[in-house]
Amino acid sequence: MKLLSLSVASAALLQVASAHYRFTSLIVNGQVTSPYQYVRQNTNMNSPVYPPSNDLRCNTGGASGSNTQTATVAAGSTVGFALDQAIFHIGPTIAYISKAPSLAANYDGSGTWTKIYQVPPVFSGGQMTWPSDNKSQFTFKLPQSLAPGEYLLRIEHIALHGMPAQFYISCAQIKVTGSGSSLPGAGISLPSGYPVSHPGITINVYYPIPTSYTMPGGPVWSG
Ligand SMILES: *[C@@H]1O[C@H](CO)[C@@H](O)[C@H](O)[C@H]1NC(C)=O
Ligand SMILES: [Cu+2]
Repeated sequence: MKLLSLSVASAALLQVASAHYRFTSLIVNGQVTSPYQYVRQNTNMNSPVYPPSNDLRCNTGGASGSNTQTATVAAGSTVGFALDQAIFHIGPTIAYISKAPSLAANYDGSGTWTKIYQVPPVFSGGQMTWPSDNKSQFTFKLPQSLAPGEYLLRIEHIALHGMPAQFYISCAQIKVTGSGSSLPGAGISLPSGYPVSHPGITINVYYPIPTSYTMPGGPVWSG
């Protein structure tokens, strides 16, 4: 019996360890597209990425998009990502956009990433809570003024329950249409824009409970 309950316990542990969440599908105007149709598929199962690494751009195995389709999306549309299961670690969610030099499928994400959406923590009653917790979809608007062209759209959840922070990342390939003329505003490069020493990346969220949090990646650009 002892042996049996031990193996049940370790099976349960394995289950948790192998059940990390992944952003698998692009959402366009309310439609959840097929997993990995427009999202580059990573090659590290559901393991997180740790900084510093070029894998912070589009996850491990995500530097090329030759096996991924590019979704045509009008500027101003509501886009987003769906996960294969709900987020269960604490931390912020952030989305960025980066203009491809030509085709999104050929772009490695080595250029500038501009933040267009974020889900920061909430401070109330002496507590710090994380609205990303338990969510399995995130949607947000592409700026109406965004210039036509091909882009990578990147989402991440930064898990802060232990140090070093863990990054859960996906990149989708989009072709933006419309008559906008704004190129994405100021942004960061990856991984250099995410130094391990950043106060939003290396932080003790438990004790003392923080009363503020610095979101990585600078301000949100709204077009
Ligand atoms: C997420 O779900 C857990 C378990 O049900 C719960 O304890 C926690 O408060 C939830 N988090 C949020 C932000 O709703
Ligand atoms: Cu975990």
